[in-house]
Amino acid sequence: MDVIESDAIGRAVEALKGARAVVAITGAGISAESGVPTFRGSGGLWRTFRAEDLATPEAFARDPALVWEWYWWRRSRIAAARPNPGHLALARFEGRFPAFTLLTQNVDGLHVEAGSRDIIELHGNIWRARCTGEPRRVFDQRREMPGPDVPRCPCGALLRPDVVWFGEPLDPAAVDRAADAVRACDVLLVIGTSAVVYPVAALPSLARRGQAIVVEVNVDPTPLTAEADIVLRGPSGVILPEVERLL
Ligand code: BV8
Repeated sequence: MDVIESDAIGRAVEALKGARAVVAITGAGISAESGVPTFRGSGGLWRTFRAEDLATPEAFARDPALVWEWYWWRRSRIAAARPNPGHLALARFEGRFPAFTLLTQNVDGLHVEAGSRDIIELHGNIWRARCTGEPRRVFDQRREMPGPDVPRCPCGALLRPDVVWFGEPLDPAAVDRAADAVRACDVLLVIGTSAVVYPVAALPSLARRGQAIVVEVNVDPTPLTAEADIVLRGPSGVILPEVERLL
């Protein structure tokens, strides 16, 4: 049965209708329908590159040019992408509930482009670069083009993508804000994530301890599926606008 006709979407809408505080956690899947490759799915980024070879401080220390080459390639893919109906529906959700917070693992900036404002980019943003020296000056590189050399800060130190790599801590203040929002929410939407990267993958269990209803929106099962109260199996670009229509 198509998920749109299933009673699952009806139960999700009922839960949202009564919600005062809603939180959405998104992963690469919500940008898939915008043409941005995911990480672990078929055709995913990690299938062609090993995460450990590129998204770690050690990889950058070993070969900053290779890491920058990968990020510039990803930027070119993202520059061609536009927000899809899933991003746009979540941006409109901000006006539909007394409290709505968007937590994204994505670094592509498409939620902000879609109009989301109450958003926490937990893994950073691919369009920013930061100085590897001190102070950690941050630069917006949206209008930059790749040069022949690894970019440098005016201070002379190398610049790096302003994203969180494996083995690096997330911004503690952002994690605290995210955890507070999840603890206090009535409904947690977990959208387009394989739910395997921590500490974000630990947030749904925090929501359930706080009595929230957890709704998973994904084309495939994940380790979260068994824990979710409601599972909406299908593309977020179709499901989220349908949920919004029924609200
Ligand atoms: C930290 C870089 C501590 C930015 C990324 C062993 C056990 C548990 C944890 C660990 C462990 N060993 C190491 C760890 C910690 C590690 C971790 O969790 N590893 C995992 C892989 C085991 N975590 C960390 O290292 C984090 N830091 O723990 O620090 C610390 C504390 C103090 C001091 C020092 C250290 C840092 C994690 C962030 C890593 N950075 N990316 C970039 O270049 O992008 S991770 C990368 O994965 C992205 O950020 C991405 O957002 C994230 C999660 O992936 P997803 O978004 O879920 O994407 P994925 O492709 O996996 O899945 C897509 C999903 O969408 C699929 O389910 C698919 O079915 C679905 N889908 C597809 N199309 C659609 C769809 N759904 C709906 N609609 C569609 N159309």
